[in-house]
Order: sequence, then C-alpha cells, then structure tokens
Amino acid sequence: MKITDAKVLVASPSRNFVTLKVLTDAGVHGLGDATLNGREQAVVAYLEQHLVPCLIGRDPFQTEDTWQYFYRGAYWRRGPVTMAAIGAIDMALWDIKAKALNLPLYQLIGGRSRGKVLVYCHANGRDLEEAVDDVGRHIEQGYRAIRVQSGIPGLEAAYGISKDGRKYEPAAEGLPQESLWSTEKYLNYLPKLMRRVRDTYGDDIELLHDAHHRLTPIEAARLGKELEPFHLFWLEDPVAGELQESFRLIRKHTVTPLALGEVFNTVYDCLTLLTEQLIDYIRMTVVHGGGITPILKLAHLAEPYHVRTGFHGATDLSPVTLAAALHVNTAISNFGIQEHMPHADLVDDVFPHEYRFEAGDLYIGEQPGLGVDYNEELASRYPYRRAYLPVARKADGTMWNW
Ligand code: CS2
Ligand code: MG
Repeated sequence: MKITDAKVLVASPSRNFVTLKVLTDAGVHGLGDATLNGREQAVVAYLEQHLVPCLIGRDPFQTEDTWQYFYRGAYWRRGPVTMAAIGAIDMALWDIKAKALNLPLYQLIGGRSRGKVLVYCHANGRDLEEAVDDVGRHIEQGYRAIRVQSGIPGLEAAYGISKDGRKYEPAAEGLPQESLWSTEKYLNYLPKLMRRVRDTYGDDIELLHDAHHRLTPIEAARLGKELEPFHLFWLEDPVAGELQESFRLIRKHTVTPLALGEVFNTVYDCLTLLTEQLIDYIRMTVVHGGGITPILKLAHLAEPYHVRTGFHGATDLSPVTLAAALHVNTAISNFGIQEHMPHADLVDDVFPHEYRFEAGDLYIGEQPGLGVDYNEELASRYPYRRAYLPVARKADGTMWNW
C-alpha cells in the first residue's frame, strides 16, 4: 500500500480544527488531528510545506519508521507545532493500518484491558454557589469524577469559567484578551470551594482541580496540603512544568495527587517527573505528544513508576484525538482517567464517531480504525477564524501564566 496524497483540512465548526486526511492507493484513508489552539496555522504550514511532500509514496504500515523519519529527520526537533504535525500523520497511519486489517485500533496495541473508560467532566461557576450547583448538574448527568473551577472573589475573570452558560471556550477572535491574576486571592479561596463541594455532595464523588500553571512550587505545596482533607483525585498543572525537578519540593509537602503535562510534547518533557515519581498522572495526549506511537511508549515507560495516564481532552482537541486516546486508554494497563469536555453538536456532525458516553464512562466502538470520520462538505461551510488564547498579568502588570 502506498500513500498517494495528504490533505490539511482547516475549518471552524464552532471552533478551529486542523485535520489531516491521508489517502492511499488502496482507497483507504486515515485521519489525524493537528489542532494547536491559538497557533493552528503554524501547524498547517509545517505539514503542507515540510512534511506532506515527504509523506507521498511511503508505506502507511511503517508507523515506527515514518515517525522516526519525521522526528529524527527534522534537525530542529520537538515543540508543540512540530509534534502536533507529526502526531497528525501518526494518527492517520494507525487509522489506515487498522482499517486495512479490518480491526478497531485498540486490537493492534494490546486489545481490551477494560470495557469502558472512566472520564471526568468540567463543572464551573462564576462564584462558589454557581460552581457547587454545576457539580450537582454533572452528577445528575452520570459523571463520577468532576473537575471543579470557580470565579475567584475579587477577580473579574478566572480560568475555566463559561460565559453566559455557553460551553467554556478560552480562544477568542481579535488579539489576546488580558486577564488579571492574584495568587493570594486564589489560595485563600480554593479550600473554601472544595470544603463546600465535599459538604454538599459527600466523599464518593471524585474531585479534580486545575491550577493551570499559576503557582510557584511552595505555593503549590501549600495548596496541596490545604486540599488534603478533601482527598482530590488530582491537582492539575500546579506549576508550569518546564523545571521538572521543582516538583520535588511539592512532593515533600503534600500527598494530594498531582497531574501534569497537557502542554508537553515529548517524553523528554517529563522523564524526571516519571522516573522520580514526582507526579501521579501524565496528561500529554496523542495530538500534541506526537501521535499514538510515542504516547504508547510513554504509557509503558510510566507504568513501573506507578504513574497513570490522564489524557488531556479539552474541546480544542478534536474528536479524532479523543477517539485515538480512547483506543490507547482501552488497551494500556496504567490507565487513570480521561478528560471529557463534550464537543458542540456541530463538531460531532463534522466528525461523526462511534464512541459514546454513558453513566460516567466513554465506550469505544468496534468499527475498524479510529472509528471517526470527517464531513468535508459540512466543514467547508465554516472557514477558519483566527483566535487567540488569553494572556494573564498580575496586579502590578507582571506577565504571568494564563
Ligand atoms: C485545560 C484546557 O482542559 C484543561 O485541563 O487546561 O482547557 C486548556 O486550557 C486548553 O486546552 C487550552 O487550549
Ligand atoms: Mg488543564
């Protein structure tokens, strides 16, 4: 079998997505997600100008050699743009291989280790009352694990809060919106939020929270310690992960489980974190982590270090990534949990797929390949619109992590 063409499809059905469609001389096609929220066109150019010309004529079954060709063959390696482009190609080749063998992808990477995949959803509110109410709504929808985010008293905007009841979408058209951040207000408030959620809904529901890279290690240590009475499933992105060894300090002070890595793109971003057991869940997922090939290797590396997966699954990762992640989640032993932010109905129409939600779990189907497709005609009605993620500043104007 030979690759005959590869199309980079950009559309904005409710939000921007970049999808790679790889065609073969056997009439089988494969899909890959290449979406990088706020930097989509960089990945488009990297694919169209630099990778696709080298892809034509290759055997799609050679997933390992093709991955190595595009990773080692790029003198300038790593980074989210490079790895999202390679990730899209890798996903598409695995999709082709599984379709050609008439098997759902998970059968090629270990078979079923579980019948269903535990997921967590996002509950949020502009204030404590709204956030607590939203947790109740998600419990009624069947979720057993819930990420809780809330506005912070004294701050106009906070990460993760939906506007006027719509799905949370951080990217917006126009230049980056600036939001104000106060670590002090956040640290003084968060334990009160978690205390109220536990008092209202008891101990059985799994609670998660995303600090979104905004603390220093000692601040994260304080927060982790103060959240211990509420036994979170995880505290996510407490500190930006560039300095992996800074998590040694957090680990010394708290037993609150830690999750990190949605912005990582190669194993080198987390090698110390894994081998020193500085985190409990690794979040790097298929699209930004370079594809199924490296994510499988990452999960297998993490297993002896008691680190489990907790793949990123925000709405700015397409249903192609979610499907690929579900196949990996189904097959690996050290699965932890999968983030589930349901896409808008229009997105599901553009990306018809087999996976389905039921009572707090996602179920992958038996369709050959990834079990997701792409409606080019419908997608073409929604052209790309440049959108930026926000930036954050502290009260004195210091740029900070959004
Ligand atoms: C968040 C993401 O889902 C999460 O854990 O960190 O929503 C993140 O803000 C977006 O993916 C950024 O594009
Ligand atoms: Mg996050």
